[in-house]
Amino acid sequence: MDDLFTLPDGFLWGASTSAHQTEGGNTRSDWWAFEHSGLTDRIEEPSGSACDSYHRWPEDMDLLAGLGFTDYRFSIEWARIEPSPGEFSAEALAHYRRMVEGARERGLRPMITLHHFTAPLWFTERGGWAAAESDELFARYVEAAAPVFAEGVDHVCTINEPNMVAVMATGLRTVAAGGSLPAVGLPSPDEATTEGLVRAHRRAVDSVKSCAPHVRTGWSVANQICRPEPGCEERAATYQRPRETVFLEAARGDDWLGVQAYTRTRIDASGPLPVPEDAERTLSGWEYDPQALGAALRHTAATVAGTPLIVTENGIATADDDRRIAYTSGALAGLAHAVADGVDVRGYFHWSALDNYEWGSYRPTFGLIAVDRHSFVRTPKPSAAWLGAVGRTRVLPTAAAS
Ligand code: IFM
Repeated sequence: MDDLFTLPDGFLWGASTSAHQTEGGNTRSDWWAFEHSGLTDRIEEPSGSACDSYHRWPEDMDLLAGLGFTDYRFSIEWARIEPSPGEFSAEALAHYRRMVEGARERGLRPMITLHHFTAPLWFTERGGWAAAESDELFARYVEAAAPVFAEGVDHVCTINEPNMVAVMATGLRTVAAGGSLPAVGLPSPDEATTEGLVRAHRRAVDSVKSCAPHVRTGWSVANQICRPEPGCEERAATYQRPRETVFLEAARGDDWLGVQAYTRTRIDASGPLPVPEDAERTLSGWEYDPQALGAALRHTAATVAGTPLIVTENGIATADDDRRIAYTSGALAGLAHAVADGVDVRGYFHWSALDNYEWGSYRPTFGLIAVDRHSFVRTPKPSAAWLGAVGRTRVLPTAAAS
């Protein structure tokens, strides 16, 4: 392949955030209640004011557009839009509509995620996704949120990482019962939650299409990138099926499928293996693996042939911004090679635009832009300028930076 890889016209080039991780004060959500429940010591600190992006979103968008990004993926918060069952907040809907318009005014195309891990507390108290009515309740919220995405939005992601939502359902039940989580690998996803999520996705796609037929809908799966030891392929497939494959297969027929890749999962006959002692670890404790993205794209394309892919998350938690550039250039080289080999990739969103709340802690810093925890002052890192410039030149690296 040539040394240079030019992004095709229309390729999405952006960064991602989620509401709970950046807005602050998401007090009507299940996660807010969980953060204050004392159920687990995995919550080092509550989300609090997060990045105060509920108020500072214009600044976030100014920075992203100024850096050279053309797209911004953010989520709207169900718990703010429907804080009590069937009661919809005109203020929250107007707020998110202003964000869509604000993005467009700055030359950013918004991709809207309807659910990114958090739900209204009342929904979870009614049994969450495992409840028989969950798809109905989600569809009602999606239809109420239609004014947010009916104009100026081309892409809607129904549910972020539904596979992690199903895994977390088991995890939460386990810690609530005083049990412990597996030391390595992910718990088994809760089956009723998986079924509810798949039903809810299908209902949400129909709801979005009926309100806004032009919108291209999909969902985003957390790719596990299983790397079996020789002879352990069957074991890897058994591990992967409920934790990833069923969610990829549920995307067949969608307009696009979101790929979210960070690291690999090593597997032998006993199951997932710990990160080797001598491997480099990121601040999230994951193995440093820029090749994860290319592998995830190829695996997803092989599993759901014919569905266009969008990288909706990829990045690294590190305090060393040179390492972020090295990781990301390696990941983008993997993307370029996958596209050259015929994988249909339509966009790349880096995780994350901002250093934000990483589900229990502010320590793992994934951001292209640093956020001061007290003043909320934003400071773009060199990686932000570097990745924005890739968007401006439209030329991807085809080899990792050292
Ligand atoms: O921060 C999360 C995000 O909310 C979902 N995908 C993985 C990211 C890093 O852990």
